[in-house]
Amino acid sequence: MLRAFIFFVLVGACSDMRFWDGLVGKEESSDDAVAASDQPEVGSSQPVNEMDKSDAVLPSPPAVSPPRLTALALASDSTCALVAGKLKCWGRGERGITGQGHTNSIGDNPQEMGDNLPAVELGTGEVVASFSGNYRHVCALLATGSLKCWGRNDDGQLGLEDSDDRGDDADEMGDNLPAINFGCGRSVKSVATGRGGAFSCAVLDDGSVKCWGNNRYGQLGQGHSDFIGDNPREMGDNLPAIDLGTGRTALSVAVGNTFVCALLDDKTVKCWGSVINGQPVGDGAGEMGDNLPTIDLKSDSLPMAIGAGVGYACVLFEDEQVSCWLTDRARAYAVEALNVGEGRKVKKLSVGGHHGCVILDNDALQCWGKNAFGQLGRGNTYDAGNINGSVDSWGNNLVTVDVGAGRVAETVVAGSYHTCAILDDDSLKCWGANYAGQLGLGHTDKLGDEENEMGDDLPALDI
Ligand SMILES: [Ca+2]
Ligand SMILES: [Ca+2]
Ligand SMILES: [Ca+2]
Ligand SMILES: [Ca+2]
Repeated sequence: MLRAFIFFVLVGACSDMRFWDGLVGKEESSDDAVAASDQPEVGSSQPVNEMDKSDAVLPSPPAVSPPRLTALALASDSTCALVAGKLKCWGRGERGITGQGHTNSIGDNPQEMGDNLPAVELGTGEVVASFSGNYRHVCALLATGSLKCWGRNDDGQLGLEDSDDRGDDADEMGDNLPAINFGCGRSVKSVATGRGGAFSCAVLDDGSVKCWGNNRYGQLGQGHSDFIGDNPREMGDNLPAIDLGTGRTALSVAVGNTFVCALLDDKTVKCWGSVINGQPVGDGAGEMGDNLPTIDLKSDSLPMAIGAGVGYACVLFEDEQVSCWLTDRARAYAVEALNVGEGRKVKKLSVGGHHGCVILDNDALQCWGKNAFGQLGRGNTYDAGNINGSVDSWGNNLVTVDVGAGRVAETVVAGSYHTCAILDDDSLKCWGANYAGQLGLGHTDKLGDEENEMGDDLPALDI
C-alpha cells in the first residue's frame, strides 16, 4: 500500500508540474541545469554539419561584437535568422508566424528590417539554440532544452493542447508562450517542422522521437490518424514515443510535407506517413517498429544527414555524396545519386520544398529543382533537373550561384520558393520568391529570376 502510494506521488508529480512546483519549490531548476548541460543540437528541416552544431550553441557575444549569424530557417514565405542567440523573423505575417503580435508582413516595405525589427520574445533570459520553420509555424529550441512553437495552430502543430494561433495577438509570446510538454524529465535535442505539413517532430534527449499536429497520413507514427496536440491531455507522457524498432533511437529526423524520415542510431533510415505505393504508413496497427522496413539507400557509405521536401527526401553520406528519392504516394521512385560533377564532394545539403542546394568541396553553391521564382539563383526561371536528381541535365549543366565577388556561401537553406545563404563575411543574402517580403529587402520583387539580380547586384539583408 505504501509502495503504491509512493509510486502514485512520483508519477503524479511528473504529470502535473504545478503540483510538483508547489511540493518541492526549487527542485525544477536542477532539472533545467541538467538539461542545459546536455546541449541541444542544431536541428531543422535542413541537415547541418559539425561546424554548424558548435556555432549554434555559442552564448551571446558581448555587445561590441557585430551580429553573428548562426542559423537560418525558411518557412513557406517567411524567413528567420538566429543573430547572437536571438531570433528574427520576417516575410508573411499571416497566423502570427513572425511572432510580433500582429499578422502584417515584414520586409515588404522599407524601414521594417534591421533595428526596426525586434527579436522574437521567447521568455526572460531565453537563448535560442536552433529552430525550424514550416508553412505557417516556427519552433525554437531554447538552450535549456525546451521547445516553443508559434504561428498557425489549427491542427495542434504548436503542441499546446489547443488550436489557438500564437504570435498573432498581443501578450502571446515571451513568458506567456508555454513550452511544449514532452513528458516527465524529457528535454529536446533537435526539432524539425517540415515542408507544408502542419505538424512537427522532435528528437528528445533519450533519442526517442515524438511528432504532433496533423496526422492525416499517419505521419505521427502512432498507428492512427487522429491529430495530436489540438486537444487536452494529448501531449506529455500521454504521447508515446514513436516505435522506431527494437532498441533503436534516432540521431535526427527530417519532416516532409506528409511524411517523416528518421536517421537511426544504427545509420539506417526509416520513413513513415505517405511514403509507399499510395498507402499511408503509420496510421494503422502493426506498421511501425520492427515492421517498418529501412530504406535501401544503395550506397556502401553510411548516411550522416537527412533532409525532406515536398514528396522527396535526400541523404548526405559519409563519403560526401548525396542521394535522393521521391516519396510521393503515387510513385515511390528508387534512390538515385545526385550528380554534382566528377570528383566533387558535398560539404552541405539543404532540401527545400521543390528545390535543393548543396555547397561543394570547392565552395561552389549549386541548386537544383523547380525555379519558377528564381530560387535557383541562375538569373532565369528554367527548372534544373528533377527534385530527386534523376535527370542528368543538372549534373551536366552545373551552375554555381553567384553570391558576390570574392564571397562564398558557408550555409545555405532552401525554402519553399526562396533560398538564403550566410556568406563568409557573415552577411545574409536571399533570392527567389518575394511576394510577402520574405527576402527582407523592403520590396516584393522576386530576385534571381532575371539577369543582373545576383552576385554584387544582390544586396545583403539588414538584420
Ligand atoms: Ca510590411
Ligand atoms: Ca492568437
Ligand atoms: Ca486531437
Ligand atoms: Ca526579378
